[in-house]
Amino acid sequence: MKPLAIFRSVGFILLVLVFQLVLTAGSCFTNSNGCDDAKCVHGHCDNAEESCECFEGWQGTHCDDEIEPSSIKITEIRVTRFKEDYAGQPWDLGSEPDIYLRMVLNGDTIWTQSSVESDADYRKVYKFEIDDLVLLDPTAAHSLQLYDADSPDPDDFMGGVKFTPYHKGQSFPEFMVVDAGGYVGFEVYFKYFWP
Ligand SMILES: [Ca+2]
Ligand SMILES: [Ca+2]
Repeated sequence: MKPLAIFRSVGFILLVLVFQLVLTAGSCFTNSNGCDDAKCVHGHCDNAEESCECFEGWQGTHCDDEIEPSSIKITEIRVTRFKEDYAGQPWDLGSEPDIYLRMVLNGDTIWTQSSVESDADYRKVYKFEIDDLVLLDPTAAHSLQLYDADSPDPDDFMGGVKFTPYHKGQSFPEFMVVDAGGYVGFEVYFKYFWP
């Protein structure tokens, strides 16, 4: 064989090898029995098992089926709005209201904020980090309420908003605006737990 012919055939063999490599690599991603990350909507592909491994809270062949949370921890509540006064009367004589929150479920107070923000300014947003509030019935309608502490008199109810913490099909939002356009408005931040 002449040197040129040898070079040509070596070149041809290399070309065939490269094509084979491309085909082999391609088959990793298009294996008809397997999966790829694009098919695992909320998960990733386990190549050894050839199936989707779902992130927490998701199930199904393609990890696109939400699992209903068994509980939701509320990590933060922002009081975004409250009224300056009540029917023209100040909340407190000579000072601003001393605000705190309550969570109510089926008429029962299931949580009362342990701290009070004294003399709160209605023009400000108050951001409260919460570490003692877990909702065990996330699909039930709750009421988040704002009070003005008035010891020894009964506390003033400043307003409340009804909300349902979990709605299927929303992909577990990090927070929810809880504001029905009434006297008070909130933003509530969630951490989800699954069975
Ligand atoms: Ca008051
Ligand atoms: Ca006050």
